[in-house]
Amino acid sequence: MQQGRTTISKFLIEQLRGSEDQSDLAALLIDVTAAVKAIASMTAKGALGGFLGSLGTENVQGETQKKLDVLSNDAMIQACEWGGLVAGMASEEMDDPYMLAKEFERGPYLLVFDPLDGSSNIDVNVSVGTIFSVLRHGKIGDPTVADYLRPGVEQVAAGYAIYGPSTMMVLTVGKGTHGFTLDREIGNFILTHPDLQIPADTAEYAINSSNERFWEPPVQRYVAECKAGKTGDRGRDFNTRWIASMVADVHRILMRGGIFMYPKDAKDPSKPGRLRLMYEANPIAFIIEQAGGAASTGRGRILTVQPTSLHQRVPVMLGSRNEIERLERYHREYDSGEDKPFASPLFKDRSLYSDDLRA
Ligand code: AFP
Repeated sequence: MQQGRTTISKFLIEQLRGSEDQSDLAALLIDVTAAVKAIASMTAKGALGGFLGSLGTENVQGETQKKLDVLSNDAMIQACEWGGLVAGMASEEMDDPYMLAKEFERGPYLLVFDPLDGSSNIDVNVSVGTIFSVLRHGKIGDPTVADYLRPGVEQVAAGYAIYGPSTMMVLTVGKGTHGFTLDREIGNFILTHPDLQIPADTAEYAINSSNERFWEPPVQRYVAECKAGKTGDRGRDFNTRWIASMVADVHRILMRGGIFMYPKDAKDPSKPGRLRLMYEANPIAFIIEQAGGAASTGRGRILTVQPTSLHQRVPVMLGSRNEIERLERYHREYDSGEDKPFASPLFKDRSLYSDDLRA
C-alpha cells in the first residue's frame, strides 16, 4: 500500500479483508484512533490546556494520578464504549474492569490499555504514549475479571501512540508492525513506516541504572559487559539511553534497534518488575515480535505468561533478537549455577539480590 498516502482506515480494511475479524476489528481500531487524536490534542496544549499537574489521587498501582492520566482514560472509554465492538475495557487507571452502560450493545472484543504511559514525564514536556491491546471476548454478556486474564499470544491486535515532536501510531493485527504519522491539517493518520523491522544486533541499551544493585546477577553481568565496551567480553562499545517513557524507548528500538530492560529487582521483592503485563508488556511484546524482535521475562517469552491478576507486573527485556537471546542464556547459566564469573563474591557484595529471592 502507498506509503505517504494510505490512511490508517484504508490500511486496516485492506489488512483485515477476508479475515474472521474483518470489519469489527478495523472499526474498533479506528475508534481507538479517535481517542488517540483527542489525547494528542490535550497533550499538545500543555500548560495552556490546564491539563498538567496531579490530581492528588492514586491509581491501583499506588501511583500519583496526573490530570491527563484520568482525562486520557476518559477519552478511551468515551470513544470505544458505544460502538457495539467491545464487551468491556480494563485500564491501568481503573481498579476493576469498566462495565459498559446498559444501553450499549456488547461487542466481540475486550480492550485493555494504559491511557497515558510515561505520565511522570508530562509536566516536563517529554514524549509520552498510549498503549492498547485487543483480545476476543468470545462469550455472551459482560466479562468477568477472569475473562481478561489471557496470555499475550491470544491478542488479535496491539499498538501504541507516541505523543512526541510528531504524533505517531504503531500497530499490528498479526501481519507485521506498521507506523502511521498524524497529519494534523487533515486530522488523519497516514502510513509512513510500513513493515518495521528491528535489527537483530545492537550497540544501544536502555535500563534505569540507578537500580543496578537490586538487579539479578545475569542482568548485572549483561550490563557490566556493555559498560566494559571494547575492553571487555563484547569487544565493542555500547551507548545507553533511558527516557523513562516505555513507549518512547520502544519506538527508538523499532526505528534503529536496541534493547530495553526493566528487570525484576530486589528493591521491592513483592513486585516482580515495574511494568504491567496486560496493558504494557503484552501489547509491546506483540509489536516487537511482529517486527522481528524478541520480548522476554529473562526466563521465557512474555507472550506466553499466563496472567493471574489484571494489574500484575512482569520483568521485561525486549528488542534486538540476538541480545535478548544472550540475556536469556545468562539467566539459564545463573539459574543452573554455571555462571562462574558471577559466583564470585565480588558480585554477591555488589548485588543485594540474595539466593532466597531467586525465582
Ligand atoms: P509512569 O507512567 O508512572 O511515568 O511510568 C512509566 C513507566 O511505567 C514506563 O513507561 C517507563 O519505562 C518506566 O515506568 C520508568 O520507570 P523509572 O521511573 O523507574 O525509570
